[in-house]
Amino acid sequence: MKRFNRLLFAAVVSVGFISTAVNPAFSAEAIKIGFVFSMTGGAAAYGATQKEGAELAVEQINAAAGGVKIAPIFEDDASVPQQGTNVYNKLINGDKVAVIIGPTLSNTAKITNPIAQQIGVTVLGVSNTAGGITEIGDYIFRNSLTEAVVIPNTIKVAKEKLGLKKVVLFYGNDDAFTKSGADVFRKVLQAEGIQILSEQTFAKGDRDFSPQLTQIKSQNPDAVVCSALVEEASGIVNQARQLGIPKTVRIIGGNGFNSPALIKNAGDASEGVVVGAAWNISSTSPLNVKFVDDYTKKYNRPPDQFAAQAFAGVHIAYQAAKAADNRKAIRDAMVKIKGLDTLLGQFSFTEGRDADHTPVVQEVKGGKFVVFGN
Ligand code: 1QQ
Repeated sequence: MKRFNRLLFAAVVSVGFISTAVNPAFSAEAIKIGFVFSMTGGAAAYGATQKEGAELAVEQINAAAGGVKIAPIFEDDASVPQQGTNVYNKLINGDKVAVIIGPTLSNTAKITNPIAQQIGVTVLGVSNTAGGITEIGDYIFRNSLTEAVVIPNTIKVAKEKLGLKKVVLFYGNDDAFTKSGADVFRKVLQAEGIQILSEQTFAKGDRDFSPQLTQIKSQNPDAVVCSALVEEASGIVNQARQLGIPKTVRIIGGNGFNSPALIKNAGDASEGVVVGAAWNISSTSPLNVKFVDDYTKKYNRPPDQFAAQAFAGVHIAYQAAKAADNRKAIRDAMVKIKGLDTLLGQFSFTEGRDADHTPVVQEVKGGKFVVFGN
């Protein structure tokens, strides 16, 4: 081949490549879904089960005959916003995914989601519960119940069952989720007429909570209301009991407490912890029963709420993406999802693209999260 012809050939090939690869996310064979979960760092306990739940859903969808398949791309956001930004850019601009599921933490979502919003890529959060996430824009959705929905029910049930009159509010003051949860707890406690004796704070990565817990003990609260991610929550629960705050003084947590890692890390000290949730394993809906069964067979242990929400999230994103041939069409299809049968119930997004279903209150009993009330 003469040099000119060779160049021409190369040019034709690359033009051909560009034209057939304008939107590889929408090839007929597979929908590229990018997953951004915290596989390392402080939130790895959540990320690990999210990945398992998502993988199970993808495996089952891809095994079904005839349908469009999913090509999953998993990325680790390392529990920090900067790494979340790196992998968002890779998935959007490099892999050209159709949809992103994740990131794990609201604290990361606040930074990453504007990147997707600006380009017009649909994001489905499956564990973000802080305020101000879906407000980032009209491409941002979530199937995870917010703290604003879950906490009022948690405090109402706890007040009824435990006769709460005075509590201490203990929270992380450097994380979008822990701060948002504390804001909701404060508002709801005030609305319920429960006195807040004091507010105590900690920072991400703290290991010693004895100064705050010693003060809390001296105030003799009916309960300790706590907005924390699981690493710090485990330390707080453990040290509270070590310092002699009796188990009758319940520790009441938000979504950060929903991981079995809390029970594993804090052991017997976690008995009696009360936590509001979006999901409990005992739900008898047929899809949930099947999910719990399939998951337990595959991973040799029962699923948690994070696995359940990730599993449901894959089905929701797939429903929206399977017939779409461009990014905007996925967003438009997400909005139209109504009454989709999922393990979270008949799923529809609210006007504000949030989840809306009945929350549950759990307590740790015999090393498991069991229903406390709702
Ligand atoms: C958030 C959360 C965390 C507790 C779990 C991932 O809800 O960051 O929004």
